[in-house]
Amino acid sequence: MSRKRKPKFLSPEVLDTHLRVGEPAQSAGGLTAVKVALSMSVEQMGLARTAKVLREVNQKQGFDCPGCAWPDPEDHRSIAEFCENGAKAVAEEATQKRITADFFARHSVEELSCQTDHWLSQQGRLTQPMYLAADAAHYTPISWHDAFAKIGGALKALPSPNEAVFYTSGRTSNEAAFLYQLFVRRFGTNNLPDCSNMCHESSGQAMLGTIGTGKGTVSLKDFDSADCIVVIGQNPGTNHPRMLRTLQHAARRGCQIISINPLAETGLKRFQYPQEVSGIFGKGTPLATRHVPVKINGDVALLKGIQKVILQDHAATIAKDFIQRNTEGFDQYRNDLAAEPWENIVRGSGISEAQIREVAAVIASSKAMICCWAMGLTQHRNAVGNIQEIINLLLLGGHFGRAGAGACPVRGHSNVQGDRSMGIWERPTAEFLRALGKQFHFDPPQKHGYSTVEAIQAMRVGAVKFFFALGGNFLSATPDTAFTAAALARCDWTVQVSTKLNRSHLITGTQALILPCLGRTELDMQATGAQFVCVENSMGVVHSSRGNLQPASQHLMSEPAIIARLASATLGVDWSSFVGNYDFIRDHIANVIPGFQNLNAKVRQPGGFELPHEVRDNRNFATPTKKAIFTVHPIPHLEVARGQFVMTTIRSHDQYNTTIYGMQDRYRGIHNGRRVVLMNAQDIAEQNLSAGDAVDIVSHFGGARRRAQNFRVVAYEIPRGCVATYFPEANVLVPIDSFAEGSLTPTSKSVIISLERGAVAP
Ligand SMILES: Nc1nc2c(c(=O)[nH]1)N[C@H]1C(S)=C(S)[C@@H](COP(=O)(O)OP(=O)(O)OC[C@H]3O[C@@H](n4cnc5c(=O)[nH]c(N)nc54)[C@H](O)[C@@H]3O)O[C@H]1N2
Ligand SMILES: Nc1nc2c(c(=O)[nH]1)N[C@H]1C(S)=C(S)[C@@H](COP(=O)(O)OP(=O)(O)OC[C@H]3O[C@@H](n4cnc5c(=O)[nH]c(N)nc54)[C@H](O)[C@@H]3O)O[C@H]1N2
Ligand SMILES: [Mo]
Repeated sequence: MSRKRKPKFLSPEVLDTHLRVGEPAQSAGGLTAVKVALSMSVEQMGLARTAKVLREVNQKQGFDCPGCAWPDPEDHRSIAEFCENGAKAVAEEATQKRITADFFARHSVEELSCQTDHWLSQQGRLTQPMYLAADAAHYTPISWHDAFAKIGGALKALPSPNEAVFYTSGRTSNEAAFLYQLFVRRFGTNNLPDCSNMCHESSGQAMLGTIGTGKGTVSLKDFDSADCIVVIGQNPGTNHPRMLRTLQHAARRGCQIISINPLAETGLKRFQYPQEVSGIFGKGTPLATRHVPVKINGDVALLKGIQKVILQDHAATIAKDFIQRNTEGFDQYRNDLAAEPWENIVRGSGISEAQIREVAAVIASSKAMICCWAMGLTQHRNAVGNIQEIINLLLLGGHFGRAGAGACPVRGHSNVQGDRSMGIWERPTAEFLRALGKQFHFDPPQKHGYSTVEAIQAMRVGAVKFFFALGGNFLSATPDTAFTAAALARCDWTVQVSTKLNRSHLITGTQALILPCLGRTELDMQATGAQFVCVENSMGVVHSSRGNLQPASQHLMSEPAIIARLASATLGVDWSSFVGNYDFIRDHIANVIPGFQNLNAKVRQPGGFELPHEVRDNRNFATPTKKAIFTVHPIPHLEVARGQFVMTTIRSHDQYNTTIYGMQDRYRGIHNGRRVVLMNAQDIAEQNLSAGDAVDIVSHFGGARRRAQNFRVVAYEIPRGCVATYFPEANVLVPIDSFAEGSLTPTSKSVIISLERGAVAP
């Protein structure tokens, strides 16, 4: 008997009773990192599989690590080119645990929804297509044939193609991404939101508008000759651990490394490279030469202060010829900085004038500076402004098109940059659409589609009825979880192509499908033999990725195969030749996407190839005037009433976005719990609270209040007035209508909150 289901959209909001808080670690890496990586790998994969898999990560003939987008070294790859968190990401996918049809027979959707995200993540790989009928309590098995027939039928029945939305998460290969956007555009819409909308969209928009490219302007080899590296709003020790090795090389050469972050992240303090004797027995290499504990969203104020000092006191160091020849907007920019009162800079950044002067002196003396940043800058209302201030700073010193210098937005998902290159974008350029239409003889839709936030709003009002996701965990990754849950529930259909179970399988439209696919690590056997795919890393290197493990189940399909069947069921086209041999997809990519000419030959070179980059290689700025543009940004002012705080949402050391590996945030010293709010000890006292107390968090936006229950207060070194919580537990607090100007990225790093003493005693 089926009955109407009422699944819960959140992990249970219960207090962590075993929470243990110790001192933050003083160095990252070392033997502990190896031990943790190996123990989780062996637990998930067993010994033999662990040995096989870890030998192949990031090797030229192996598969691309699904962990992050940090590039692999060109000449000196070690035999173990992975890190603790890369190993966890691999183990998560190559686990030997399986979810079969009887799992869904045993557990109703509602029951599953009462489990934590950690529990859901740990149930193993999805093994066969599953269908959730209208009002059914359980998923039941369905054949691939019937699944595609249902999808094709539903899509064809929509009154307009714009009533469907096609999301992508950044793990999708170039081949799958290209085929997917082709299918979606032939179907007739540009509704292609992706995880980038919540990630580096602000970086892309900021750079496009000022230097005429959305991609970073450095190569990995530039880190060998930089004399100053700024790491701002990024926690590489956890999220890009292989970057620590790059920073270690730089530090040993005497390169200045400046960390700008409200938290003194362990990964930027010291690093012990586990493959060196000193990495095991020593104290490790100090990394950041300076730490600047900026307030949350104090970056515009701080960067303006630094530039004001350089213009006033170090004018001889600015790149006068470059500025004259290659830029515009300088006078207005200089006048604005001259007029900016120090009082606003110090109040806005939380950093003293003296400290700002010291940092400015280091930056002014740099001949080759790289600025790296990630989510600490991109998820604020003024995120585009944050990044344009970094561009201003780099322009001031002429740090473009010069060895050892440039802008480095450090990407998240391992192929998020490649997916954009392939056309996963709701706002495609006219040139791109022209090339695509010419190659495939059709008229692509010109009207721009929905970004992630717009898609949720459209679902919520019933303007979108069909939701399809190529990977990811839309419900938990997006802001305002309750709102998004209601939006998804209004859809007729929600379809997820996935490797692992997550909450987006449980909060569904009237009918839902789970389509299980092959992962990176697995052998992809098609009609003409084993296939490989290609990906693009954070620095524009495109290379192959070839899995070697037996697939988790004989029923899995590859992502390109799923898309081809989708196209066949919906458009009646026959794309079987693309699936039989991915070279045919790559031939089309080569004809449509600039820089990818001759892809099939180039991607077969060991290590792949580097895409051309006009700013990096030739100092050409593709703006309307061919000049880079200085921009002016007011210091942002957040309305924070008495008793309120600015909250940032961050990743622990034991998660991959919404996939929770475990409960240990080792570097920060927080164990056995995730429902925590990190606060300054003085703020705790002022609120009449004590460390360990239970609180509810209430966010405030436009008169609306949102609540998350049962967090515990943790005393932490964080600037006054600022607090931090983990993503995705806190997403319920992020308002759907609060997003960055110019990029629509949710403001997950500046949420105004207050605390209320929890109903439950600790
Ligand atoms: N192991 C692991 N690796 C990952 C991921 C993962 O979840 N786990 N996720 C991947 C993805 S998709 C991405 S996008 C990246 C994310 O990589 P990061 O951007 O490093 O991830 P976050 O934890 O969001 O960290 C943001 C950092 O910014 C700081 N910060 C917060 N607010 C501010 C601010 O207002 N100003 C400044 N200056 N700093 C601030 C935080 O203290 C934190 O150190 O990592 C990728 N790699
Ligand atoms: N509050 C807050 N919210 C945030 C952020 C934040 O910092 N704070 N960060 C944002 C950022 S930077 C990002 S990128 C998004 C992440 O958003 P998403 O990319 O949507 O989320 P993930 O958690 O990475 O997706 C995990 C799921 O992907 C599926 N998966 C894994 N590998 C594969 C594969 O090879 N193929 C397929 N088809 N599926 C696969 C698995 O089923 C897994 O459950 O979250 C955003 N949300
Ligand atoms: Mo991301």
